[in-house]
Amino acid sequence: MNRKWWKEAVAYQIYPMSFYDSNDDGVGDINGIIQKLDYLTSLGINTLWLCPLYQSPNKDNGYDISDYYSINPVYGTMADMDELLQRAHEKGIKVIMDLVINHTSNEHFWFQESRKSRDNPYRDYYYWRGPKNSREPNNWAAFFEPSAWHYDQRTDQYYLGVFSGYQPDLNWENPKVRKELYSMINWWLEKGIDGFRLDAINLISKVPGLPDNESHSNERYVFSHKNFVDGPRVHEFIREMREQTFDHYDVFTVGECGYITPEKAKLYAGEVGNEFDMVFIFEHTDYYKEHGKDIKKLKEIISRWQTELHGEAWTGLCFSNHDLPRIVSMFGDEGRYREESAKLFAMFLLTLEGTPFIFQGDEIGMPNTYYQSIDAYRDISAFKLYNRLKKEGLDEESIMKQVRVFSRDRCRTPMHWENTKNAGFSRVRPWLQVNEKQMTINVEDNLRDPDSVLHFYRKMIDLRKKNPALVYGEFVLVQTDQEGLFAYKRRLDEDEFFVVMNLSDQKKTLITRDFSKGCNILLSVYHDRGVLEKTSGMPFITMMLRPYEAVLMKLL
Ligand code: ISL
Repeated sequence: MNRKWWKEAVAYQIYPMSFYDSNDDGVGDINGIIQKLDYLTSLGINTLWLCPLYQSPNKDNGYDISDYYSINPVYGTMADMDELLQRAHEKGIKVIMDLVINHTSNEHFWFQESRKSRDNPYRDYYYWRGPKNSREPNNWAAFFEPSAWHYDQRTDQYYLGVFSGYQPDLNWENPKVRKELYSMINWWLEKGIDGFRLDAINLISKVPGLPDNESHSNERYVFSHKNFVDGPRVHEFIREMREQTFDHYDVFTVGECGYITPEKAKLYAGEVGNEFDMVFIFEHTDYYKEHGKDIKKLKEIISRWQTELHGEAWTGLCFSNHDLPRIVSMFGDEGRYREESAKLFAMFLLTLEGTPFIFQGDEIGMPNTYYQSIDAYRDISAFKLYNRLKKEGLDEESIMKQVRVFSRDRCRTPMHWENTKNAGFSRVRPWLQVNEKQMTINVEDNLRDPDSVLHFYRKMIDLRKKNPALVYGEFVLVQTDQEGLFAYKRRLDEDEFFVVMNLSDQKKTLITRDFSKGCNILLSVYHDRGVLEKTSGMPFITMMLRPYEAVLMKLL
C-alpha cells in the first residue's frame, strides 16, 4: 500500500459558526479558530477541515455559496483566512476547505443572471425546464423541501435544486461551468490550502432526460437517489476536475459520496483510480438514520468496509459530523455511560484503517442538544420536517418529538469551552442556543481532569501517530460470540495490536487465545484495567469487560 501523509493524518472538523466567537457577535469566526490553534495542537490533530466559510446567505449554513472568492464577513476577511493558513502551517497543521460545487446559492451571480431570461448566457449554468402537465418537470423530491423543482415566475420555468430552492444545482454538462469551477479551485490551491472536502460530489451528474423517479404510491414527489446519485458522467467529471486542478499540487481530496458501497468506493477512491484520495464511509450512519442503533449491524458494516478496501481504496472515517447526531447519542450512551462511551468511540475511530475525522466537541464527549420549541431551531431540514408534519395534521408535541431527533442542530450547538455563560463560546447570546444543562461538559474542566475524555483523545491520537500498524495494518476480525463485543487486530509486519470493545451497557466476557505470548495494555477506557493473566493450565484468557469498556493492547 502506498504511504501518504494524508493517510497518516488525524483530522478535526471545525463548524466555524459554533467553534469560537472572538468578536462578540454570537457567531464563531476565523480569528476564533486562530486563537484556538494551540488547543488543537495540544490535542495532537494535524489537519483541519473547515466547513464552508465562503460568502453565503447562510440558508443552509454556508452550503449555499454566493461567492466562492470571498469570505463571509460574519467569519472575517480574506486577510484573516490567509493568517489562519499561515499560523496553522507554522504549527504543522494542514488546512482543507469545504468545496460545495454541486450547487450554488440562488444569490450567486451566475444564478441571478441565469434567471433573467431564457436566452441569458448563464441560463445553461443551471437546469431550467418548462412545466409538464402544468406541474413540475418531474416528480423528484428535494432533501429539504417537497419538490426538487422551484418555479420562477420571471421566465415561467422551474429550476432544479435537489437540496432546496436556495441551492440551485449547477449544470455540469455545460463545459463552461466546469471551467469556471476549475479556475476557482486552482485559485484556492494557489493560496496554499492543503485540499478539499467535496460536498455531495457524487450528485453532479444527472441521468439525461431527468426521468421521473419510480413511484409505488400516489405521492406527488418521490425521494430516490437513482436519477442523481452516481450519475452516468460522474467519474468522467471527477477525473477531468482532478487532472485540471488537484493533480498539480501536493494536496488531498476527500469526497462526500453518500449512499455508496465498498465497490463504488473503489471507483471513487481506488489506490489507482485517479479520482479522490479518499471517500467518507456513511453506510453505518445511514443505517442508523433508517433503523436506529443496531450494534450487530455496526460491527458488520465496519468489518466489511475494513476488509474489502484494504490495499484497494482509502476512506475518511467519521462517526459523527455536522449532519449527524453526536457519537454518544447515536452509538454510545448520552446518559450514565457518556464518558465511557465517548472514550470507547475515540478508540474505535482511531484504531481503524482510514483517515479519522474528529468532529468538534466529540473530544469532550458532547451529547446531542434538544430544544422545546421550533423557534429555537435554525436548520433548514428541521423546517422541512416541521412543515410536512404540520400539514399531515400532527399535534405540536408529536411534531417536536421528531424534530428533536432529526434536526441537524442537535450537534451544531456552540462548542463548550468553559462552564460560564454561553459556555465560554461567546460573550453574547449565540446564534444557536447553548444547552445550559450540559455546560459541565467543557474543555476547561476536561483539561484539568487527567481521566477526562479529552485526555483520552490525546493519548489515543498520540498512539495512532506513533504506530503505523494502526494506520496501515491489516484489519483482522476476532470472532466473539457475544453481541455487544467487538474485537479486531491490526497487523503490520511484526507489529500486532488488539482492540476489544464492549459496545453495550452490560458486562461482557471475551475468551481468547490471542494473547498466547502475552500483551501490553496501551490504553483502556477504565484506568484501573490490570495486566491480563492466563488462567493456569488453560490456553486462553478470559477477560471481563465493564459497560463500554474498551482496551487497546499490543501483542507480544
Ligand atoms: O446527512 C444528510 C441528511 O441529514 C445527508 O443526506 C446530507 O444532506 C447529504 O449527505 C449532503 O450533505 C452535504 O450537503 C448538503 C448540506 O446541507 C450538508 O450539510 C452537507 O454535509 C447540501 O450542501
